[in-house]
Amino acid sequence: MGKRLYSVAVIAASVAAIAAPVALSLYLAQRQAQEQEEARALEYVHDVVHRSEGMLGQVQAGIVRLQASPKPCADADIDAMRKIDLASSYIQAIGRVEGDTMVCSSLAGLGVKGLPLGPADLASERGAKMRYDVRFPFAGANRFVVIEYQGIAAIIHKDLPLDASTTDPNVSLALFWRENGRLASARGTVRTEWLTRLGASDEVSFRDDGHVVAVARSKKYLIGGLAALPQSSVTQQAQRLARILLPLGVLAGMLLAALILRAAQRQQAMPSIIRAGLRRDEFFLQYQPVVELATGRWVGAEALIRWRRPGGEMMRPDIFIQAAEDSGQILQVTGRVLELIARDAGDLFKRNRDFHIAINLSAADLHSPQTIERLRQLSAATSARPGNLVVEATERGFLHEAVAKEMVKKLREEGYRVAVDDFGTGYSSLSYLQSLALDVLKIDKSFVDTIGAEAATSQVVAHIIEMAKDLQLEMVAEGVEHQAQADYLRERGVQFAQGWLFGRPMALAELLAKMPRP
Ligand code: G
Ligand code: G
Ligand code: MN
Repeated sequence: MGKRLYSVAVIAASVAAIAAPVALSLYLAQRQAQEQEEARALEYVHDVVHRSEGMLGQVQAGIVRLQASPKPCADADIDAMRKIDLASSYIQAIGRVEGDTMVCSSLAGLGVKGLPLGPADLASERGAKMRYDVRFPFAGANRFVVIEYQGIAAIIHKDLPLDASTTDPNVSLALFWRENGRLASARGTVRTEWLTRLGASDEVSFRDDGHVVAVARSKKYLIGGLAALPQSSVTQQAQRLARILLPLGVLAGMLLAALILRAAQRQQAMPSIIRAGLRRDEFFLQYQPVVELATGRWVGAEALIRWRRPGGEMMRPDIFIQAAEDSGQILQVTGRVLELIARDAGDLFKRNRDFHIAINLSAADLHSPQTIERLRQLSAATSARPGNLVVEATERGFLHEAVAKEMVKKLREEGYRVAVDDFGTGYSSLSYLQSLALDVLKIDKSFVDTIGAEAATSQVVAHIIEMAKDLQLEMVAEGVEHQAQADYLRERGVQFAQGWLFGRPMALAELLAKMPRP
């Protein structure tokens, strides 16, 4: 990627890193506010329904009590009516009805007799009669609901169930009869189509036409309640929440952007510090023993590159190898690895004729004609004979099949053995394994880790082993940490292994000193 394009991409990523959390915080504030306001509307509805149930409960109790009176409209009956009236918070008056007239009531002492109620609006199947909107000459502009059952009727102030629910004038409230969907009492904006949204549910909440609406039914009576808040209250609530969430979003975004910029800066700096590292000879090698499982003999070692920065801190190879591959410096790094082996190994192969050293090559190394040339120099410097040097490459290195085939053929003709590294973790087009004629297959640590586990992947290692046998490849299992893994692998026919069970990567001199003697 060009430097210019790279900068543009970094800036774009940073902007996105800030914008995304900010957008997310605004979205969350809006959604949270919507949920909170719907919950608030539901709370009002529950209050309306609860109060209405209380009201109907009082009416029911009063009617039951008057039904027990021996003589309707006698003094004792009127007395009972007054007591009911006094004891109940919702009932304004209770009395007996004949036709559409209240013939006697708890209001008797006030000189009210023969009170006309007008025709009933609804006669329910259960025998209740409803009058929804009754006015009385003595009550001015007040409106009342009259609930009548078996000749006894209670007069209720129409607004009573709604009154105390909330004092917020923006909140619309309603009580309705589920039998016919008519409003018993309402305040503010109420659309009758909102009531039908309840359907068969116990409660619903939704947005409609600039309102947040909640509707719920009573489980005791055939009534329901409704509350509606203006959508603007959601907006206000969202703004309140955004005041908390937005700074957090901005902070998270800036943090993310800072991380991106730092990573980019490091990325940019990498090629120059790799160059400096090569110049100042900061790279060195550690060698991990390769062990023959049947005998415990150390038959070879894998060379693993290490980098100690001037400050003393170690740079992880998976990071700088990747960076060197990206920047095109990997050939130089591999060149240094070969020089370091020449420095470390000296006359190793003269004294240990069958010992081998395995070298990791990247895809670019495999594609470069320089590599063979440099390997020849290493062979000459260490007096290596065929088999003393092994090259390892990952599946990625063999991806370009025609080139890989040519390269593998050349390497083997020159006496180098070739291994496929980290097998099973790459692109795994198995066809290349067959056509390439390799020598060694290194079973990746991730498969060795599953040995003994009940996981389905533990089957995979057995299949890899069988396949390697079919292809007549030698096997090296990587990352062996437990004796049980070593036993399993040996029993299945895996000849070699590496891992902490046998030895960690170490200096070559240390490895040779620690090597078990037969
Ligand atoms: O043991 P270590 O943590 O160094 O291994 C990290 C990774 O770096 C492994 O995948 C290993 O194969 C890789 N690696 C180690 N040394 C070299 C090297 O010299 N060249 C290349 N290309 N990869 C290496
Ligand atoms: O990819 P490659 O196999 O080249 O790299 C081997 C990596 O695994 C190195 O990082 C090496 O240090 C590490 N390693 C080697 N043996 C073990 C082991 O037994 N356990 C663990 N956890 N890591 C190991
Ligand atoms: Mn390797």
